Amino acid sequence: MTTLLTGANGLVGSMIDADLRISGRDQVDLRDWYSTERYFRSHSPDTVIHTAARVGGLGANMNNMADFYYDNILINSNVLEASRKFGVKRVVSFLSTCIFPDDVEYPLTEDKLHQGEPHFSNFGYAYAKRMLEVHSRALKTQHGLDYTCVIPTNIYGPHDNFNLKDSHVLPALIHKCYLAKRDNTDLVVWGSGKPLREFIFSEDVGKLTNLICQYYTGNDPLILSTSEEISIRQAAYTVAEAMGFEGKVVFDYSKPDGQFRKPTSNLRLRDFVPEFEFTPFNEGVKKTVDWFVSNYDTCRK
Ligand code: GFB
Repeated sequence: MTTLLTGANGLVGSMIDADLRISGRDQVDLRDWYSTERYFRSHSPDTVIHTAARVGGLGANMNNMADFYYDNILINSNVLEASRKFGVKRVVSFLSTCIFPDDVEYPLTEDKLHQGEPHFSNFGYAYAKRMLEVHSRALKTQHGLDYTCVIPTNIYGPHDNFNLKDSHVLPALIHKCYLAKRDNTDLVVWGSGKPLREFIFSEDVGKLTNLICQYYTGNDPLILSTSEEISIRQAAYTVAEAMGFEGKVVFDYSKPDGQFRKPTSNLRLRDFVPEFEFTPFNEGVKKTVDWFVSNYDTCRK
């Protein structure tokens, strides 16, 4: 079985084994149909794990709404259409819990994915990602193809994007904490620190993805989450402890909080892998902080 992984050098991709790896647009521009078709024709994978996307944190999404929609709708449509055209048997596509409706009854479950508008802060990205589920379901209806989607919560870990402007909260806090410790300044956290997030360690996502590719026969999407909510404040102090930072942690109320919470149910995942043990949050943060400090000169920041 030949497995193709898109987004191979990304946060999740770097944790997943695959025979074929597309690591970026300089190798194959998945926004371009002819480049995508040419690659699939010459490599004909049996399975595709699709993690490639244009991604970013709260700031990046709010400032690039149309670009995030356009790039991701092209990438997603091309990968699924090329998979169909060249007889790929199994596709596992990555969504994200931030694409769920903002005004919905909690906890989030897979069947609520389309029950309302996503949060205003990232609706471009959210709708483009939701179309992966729609397209997969349409391919099942018309061609009987068993293509499925996984919906991880906020993923963190080594190889992330640590850029201060457009990264997600944990890598941003790790980078800011590193600088605060080095320069003996405060660690500034955006917003009130009150919002809640469910964080899942990238190594765990990699392990779950490999299990899903091998054993999950369903067509229904699977939420990948610990179902453990952590406040941004708690996350900031966990990062400070892992970094050995003893300075002040301050909260910048002029910055947005984004969605307040997006709690999920992981019952469907638990049914599939009841014995799976998630990496404890403080352990995952420590591993990520240590990786960042060791790779400061070469990592994405
Ligand atoms: O990971 P994040 O940027 O995006 O988290 P979302 C945003 C939360 O972290 C907000 C707080 O409550 C921010 O106020 N925060 C505190 C910070 N300090 C910082 C900081 O320095 N940088 C950032 N970025 N946040 C994303 C979606 O939503 O979820 C993406 O926008 C993606 O599309 C991701 O799907 C998983 O968790 O709010």
